[in-house]
Amino acid sequence: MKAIRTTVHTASFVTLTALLCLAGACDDPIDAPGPTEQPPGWQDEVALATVDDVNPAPDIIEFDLTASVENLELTPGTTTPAWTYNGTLPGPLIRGKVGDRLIVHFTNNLPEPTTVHWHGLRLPNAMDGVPHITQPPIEPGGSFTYDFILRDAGAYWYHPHVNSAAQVGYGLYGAVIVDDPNEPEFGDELILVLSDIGLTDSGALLPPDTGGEFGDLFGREGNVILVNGRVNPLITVQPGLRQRWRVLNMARSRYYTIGFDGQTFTRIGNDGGLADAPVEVEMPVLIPGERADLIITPTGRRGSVTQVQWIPTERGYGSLFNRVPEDLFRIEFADEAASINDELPTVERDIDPIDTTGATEVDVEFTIDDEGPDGLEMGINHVPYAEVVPFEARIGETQVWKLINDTDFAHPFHLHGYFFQVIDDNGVPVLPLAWRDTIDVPVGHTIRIAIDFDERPGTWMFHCHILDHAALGMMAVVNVTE
Ligand SMILES: [Cu+2]
Repeated sequence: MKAIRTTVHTASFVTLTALLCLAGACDDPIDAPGPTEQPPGWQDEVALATVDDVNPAPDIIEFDLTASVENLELTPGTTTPAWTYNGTLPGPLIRGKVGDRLIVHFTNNLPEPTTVHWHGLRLPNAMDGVPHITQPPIEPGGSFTYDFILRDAGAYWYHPHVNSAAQVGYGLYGAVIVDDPNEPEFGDELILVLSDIGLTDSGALLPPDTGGEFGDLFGREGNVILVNGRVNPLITVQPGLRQRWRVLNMARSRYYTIGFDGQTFTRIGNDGGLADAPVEVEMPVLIPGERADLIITPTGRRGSVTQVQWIPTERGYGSLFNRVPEDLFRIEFADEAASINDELPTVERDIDPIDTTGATEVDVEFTIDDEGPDGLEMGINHVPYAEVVPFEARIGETQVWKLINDTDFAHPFHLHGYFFQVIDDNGVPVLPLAWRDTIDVPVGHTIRIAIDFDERPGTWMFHCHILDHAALGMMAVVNVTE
């Protein structure tokens, strides 16, 4: 991958009113701009646990990570035996800067084998956490050390790759944020881990095969939506003061469309950091595994509370039937006059389009067949994962993959270990240019992506990130060789 240059122009401006006030000519304090900081404790309800870095070196983050079942109160008055990293749901936030080394001493205290996959991170194949491919499953009581460099700024996440639909569904996931020290301050940061969990009224975990074949086909959405592990939490904001939301979808199957009445977002980035241009969007969509980097200036009546909503997303046959918006989280506006922001720093990330001249074209079709001894069989090109025939790529080769979906359900495609660029969607060019590792392939769509297979050989997985589809075989691998 070529070096990425980021150019930033920051300009401040002060309104005429404020200037007059500064000059002492302001006699109406009601019109004075509000505070320039968020209220104290504004995001305490969604605070994420962090890791305990035991390494004194400034560019090494070293810590213990333990998966175990812990009793948590996820819905009021109930106890859920959640599957957790370091006892919390979501697991602790891991945060570093580009170039830092991550050393994770992982221990499995779960009742079954697991691994840790680092979603979106360009790491060596041996660190990718895929059982039987990059490492043996880590048995109960076993341990494994993950050790790699954080190469690219962006928002990533970690989760198991063994029995993933169940283990992720039970709560095993956490965020990894990699900072670019040269990036400007876009606004007050809020990290939002979106997920869901299937619970009974008393808080017990629903079985991972709830809903039978329908659950398999639609992908199982938990009946309780969580934001940073909390049900409909409250965030208190200073009206009119700009924020940067780093949103990560860690649900096993649920798509999230974010509805924030009357507000508009500026989407500045996706999976692998900033896009090459910002986009205005009213209701951002995040498919399973995807991340969004959003700028928003919440405006509302001082002292009022607004509900941010999950909006049903069209993702194929029957996916909108009987669905209504659900609560995501609440925003309370502080009882203060609206703030005045500095101008938003210009987002100008130069991303060179991958040169696809002479690139190998590869068909990757999502398939659902009702053949086979077990009834429903999902696969890639009609081949279920149990019978996988590896795709092939050479180091330094550029390939164009045609992601084809003629099934009745949308499929979120995810490639391990490499970013890709989206070329077109049913022949229509897709902009802005961005580094992606997860992309929705809606019903009836063919999406072409360009992949540069860089210097990291190995067997890399790609699959549908509706984890119930992956479990039924909608996964494959690509052998990247010298
Ligand atoms: Cu799928």
